Amino acid sequence: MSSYHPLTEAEAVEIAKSIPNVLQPDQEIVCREIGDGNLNLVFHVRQPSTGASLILKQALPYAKVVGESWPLTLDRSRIESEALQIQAKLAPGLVPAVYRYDADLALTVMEDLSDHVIMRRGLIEGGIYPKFAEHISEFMARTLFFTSDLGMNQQEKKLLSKSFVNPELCKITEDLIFDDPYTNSPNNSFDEHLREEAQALWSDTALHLEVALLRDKFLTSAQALLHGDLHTGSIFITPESTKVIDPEFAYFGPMGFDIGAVIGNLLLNYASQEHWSSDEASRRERRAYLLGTVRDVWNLFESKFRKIWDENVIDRMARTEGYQDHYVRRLLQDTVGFAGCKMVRRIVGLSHVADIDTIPNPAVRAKAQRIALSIGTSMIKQNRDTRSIDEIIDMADTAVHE
Ligand code: SR1
Ligand code: MG
Repeated sequence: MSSYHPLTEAEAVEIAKSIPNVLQPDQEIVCREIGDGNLNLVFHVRQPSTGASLILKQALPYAKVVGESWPLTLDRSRIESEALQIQAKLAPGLVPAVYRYDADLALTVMEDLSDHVIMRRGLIEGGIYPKFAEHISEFMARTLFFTSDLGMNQQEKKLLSKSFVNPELCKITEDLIFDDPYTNSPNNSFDEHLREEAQALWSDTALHLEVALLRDKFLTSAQALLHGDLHTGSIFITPESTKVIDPEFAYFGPMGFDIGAVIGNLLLNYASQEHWSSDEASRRERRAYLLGTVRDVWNLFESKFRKIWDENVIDRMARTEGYQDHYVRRLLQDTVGFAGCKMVRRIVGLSHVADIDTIPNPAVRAKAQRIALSIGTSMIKQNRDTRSIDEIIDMADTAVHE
C-alpha cells in the first residue's frame, strides 16, 4: 500500500537526516516549506551550525495553482528525478545533484541551490548574467542532441521514450499554450483592459493556423527528450553558475520547444522593462542586454549543436550534404514559433509571469502586456519564414517603439 501523504516540515527533517554525509543528526536542523511554484511542495532543510542544507521536493496529487479540483499524477516526480539524472550525465554541472528519489512519497531529495536565485527574480531585480547564454546553450545543445535520433541509438531512444510518456503534464501544455489563449476559454485570465486584444487572438485565423501547426509538432514530433518547461522560473542562477531545475514536464518532443521557452521568457522580461527600468537610458541599456542575450542563446546553441553533430552524429543519412543546414533552419523556425506561443499564454492564459503581473501601475502594465503580445504574435506568424535570429531581434526592437 502506498504511504503517500503530503509531508510536514518535521517529517521532511527526519528524511533529510537519513541522507548520508550531509547533516549532523545530533545538531539543530531547521526546515521551511518554500514552494512558490504552481504544482509542488518544496522543503528547505538547513543546519545552522554547519551551513549544510538540502532541498526536498514533493509532488502534490493536484495542481497547487488551481487546487484539489485539478488532480495531477504523482508520476511526474519520477519523471523529474529520472530526467535530472539523464541531464546530469549529458550536461554535468548544469543541474542539481539528486540524492534520493522516493516513489511512494513522490519525493526527490536534491542539492540545495539557495546560493543562487531564481532567474526570473534575478532579471526582475536587474541582474546581469554574463555566463548564462554559454551555459544554457551548452545544456540545450547536449541534452537535445544526445537524446535525439542524431546522437542516440535509435532503438534505445524508443525504449527510453516509454519512461517519458507524460500525458497529464503534456495535456496542461497542449491546453494552456496551444488552445486556451485562442478561444474564449474559462481557463484564461487577463486584465480587463486587454479584452480587445484577447478577442483579437480568438478571431485571428492566420494566427490559429500557425498555432495549430506548432501544436501538431508538440503533439507528434518525438525529436528529443525535452526539459518541457524551460522558463526563467526553472533556472537557478548566479553570475558564475546556471542550474536548470524542475523537469517534471519532460517528454520526447520538438527541440524548439525548450529553446523557445528560454527565448520567450527573456522577451517577456524585455517587455516588462516598461516598468523595471527607471528611465529611458537604463531601459535602452537593459533591453540591449536582453536582446543580446537572446541573440547569444540562439547563436551559441547553433554553433555548439553543429559542432556536437559534426563530431558525434550516429545516423549515416544525417551526414547527407545540406541536411544539417535544413535541420538547423527548421529548428530556428520552431524556436521562434514556440517562443511566441509561450509569450502569448503568459499574458492571456492561465498562470502568468511575475515580470509583468507585478507591475503595479495598470497603464504601464498594459503597455508591457501589449508589447509582449505584439512580439509573441509576430513570432508565431513569422515562424516559418524566419531565416536568422537577427530578424527577431529587429522585430522586438521595433515593437517597443510602436
Ligand atoms: C497548471 S500548471 C501551469 C504552468 O506552470 C508550469 O510551470 C507550466 O508552465 C504550466 O503551464
Ligand atoms: Mg515548474
